[in-house]
Amino acid sequence: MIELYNFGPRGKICDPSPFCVKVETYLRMTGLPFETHSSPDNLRKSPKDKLPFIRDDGQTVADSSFIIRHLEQKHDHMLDGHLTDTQKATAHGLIKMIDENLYWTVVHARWILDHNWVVIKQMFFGSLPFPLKLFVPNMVRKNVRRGIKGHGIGRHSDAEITEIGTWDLKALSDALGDKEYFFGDRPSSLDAAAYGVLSQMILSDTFTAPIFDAARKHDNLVAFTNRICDKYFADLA
Ligand SMILES: N[C@@H](CCC(=O)N[C@@H](CS)C(=O)NCC(=O)O)C(=O)O
Repeated sequence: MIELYNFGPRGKICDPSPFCVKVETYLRMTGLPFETHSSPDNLRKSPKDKLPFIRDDGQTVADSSFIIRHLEQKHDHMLDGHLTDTQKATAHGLIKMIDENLYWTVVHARWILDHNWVVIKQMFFGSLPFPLKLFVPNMVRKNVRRGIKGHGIGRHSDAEITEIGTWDLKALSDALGDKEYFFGDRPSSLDAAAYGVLSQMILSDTFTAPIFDAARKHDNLVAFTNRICDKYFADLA
């Protein structure tokens, strides 16, 4: 049985991390049996200090891309086997855009925009004992800010970061068009990755940000996100 280590569900979204959602969506799409172990403490057990990671027959695999590659190889390319090489190349490019660019606009919206920081501070650190709650939240936020700057996107203004995200959303919307999934009527790991980030932007009303409003303006992305949620996560609704 595959064991998935994640943070854990919040309402109908199976995780606040797009990467954990990506892997769980992939698993649900394949129908492979798995169980989840949900806790922020999993970070301390993770070989890469990030979530998700899996344990599969005694093997630990960390990072959503390595996890999906591992499972695709082990199970005869269950989800992506029907793609042509050109479609695989397109999927690779779009997944990198989601993971390495669009994702950071979500981090920025949640952690840097002050009105969302108030929410996240309470959500993640509200139960910390005194005096930890006085300095830990700001220390973590400082690290996130450093990470966003290190990535590069954090050097732009709030408005420019939103603009960068809208370019990615338009690309995703155009690539999806009026299809059920990105490559027609069968899901692939690109759909899992897209749902990972779009679920955070479209389904959650915990945080508000111009980039989330921009995502909701693409009717096909909204319909896609709701479709995946209804089909694969009905138990969380
Ligand atoms: N490249 C990794 C990224 C994973 C990642 O960034 N996870 C974040 C949550 S979205 C995390 O664990 N952050 C905790 C931390 O940095 O302390 C993947 O694809 O799995």
